[in-house]
Amino acid sequence: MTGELFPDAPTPVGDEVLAPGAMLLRGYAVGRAEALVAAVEEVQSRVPFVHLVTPGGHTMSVAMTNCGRVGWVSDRRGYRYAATRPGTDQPWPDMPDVLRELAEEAARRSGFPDFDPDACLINRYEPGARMSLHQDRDENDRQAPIVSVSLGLPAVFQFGGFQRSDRPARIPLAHGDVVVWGGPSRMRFHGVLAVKPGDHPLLGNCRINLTFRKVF
Ligand code: MD3
Ligand code: FE
Repeated sequence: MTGELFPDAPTPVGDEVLAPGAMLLRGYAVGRAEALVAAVEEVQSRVPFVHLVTPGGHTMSVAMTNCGRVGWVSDRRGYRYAATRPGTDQPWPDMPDVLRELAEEAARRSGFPDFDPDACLINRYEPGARMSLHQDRDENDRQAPIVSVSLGLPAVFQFGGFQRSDRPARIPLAHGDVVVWGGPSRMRFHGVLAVKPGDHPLLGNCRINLTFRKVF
């Protein structure tokens, strides 16, 4: 967004504008990675990761859990945000402060000073897990950005255009990388290629991605 509103403003060292509204903050979360992983561990101990089923009947290779006011869920009836966990009348765990603060700071740095995420979707990729090209369109607020944080094993991110058929760029994402997807990039198609096996010092044979979303 900075690049759009203030075309002459200097980009902070290390930050990279991928496209208007899409800001890659390489390594931004590295210093907090242990605390972030501990917070994910706490959420996951209360609401375990599950492989959701898509409306088309496929089981996702990525396992998911959520924290915050609502969580993203999928089943044969469709995709939606829900205030209660599937099959229960229980709320999701609160969003831990260390997660919320990171998302707000990254958004502010990228030109979105008022980011107040309702949900944090937590994706776990084991080797071979992938996410095919899609748009994030279940959020009513499309003015707010989505903030994503990568932890653990690296992955190749597909950064597409506005039609599924637009050939995506491939962007390697590593442990601690944060990306803010807002403004005109908010509705781009995107995906993740199959994660390769490895052994990350903090997370072992797995990649975790956090996405912070303003839903309402
Ligand atoms: C670009 N997750 O959960 S995060 C998702 O790594 C999702 O788990 C991926 O796509 C992952 O929906 C990618 C990066 C991301 C998230 C939202 C975007 C990129 C985006 C919205 C618009 C454009
Ligand atoms: Fe997405």
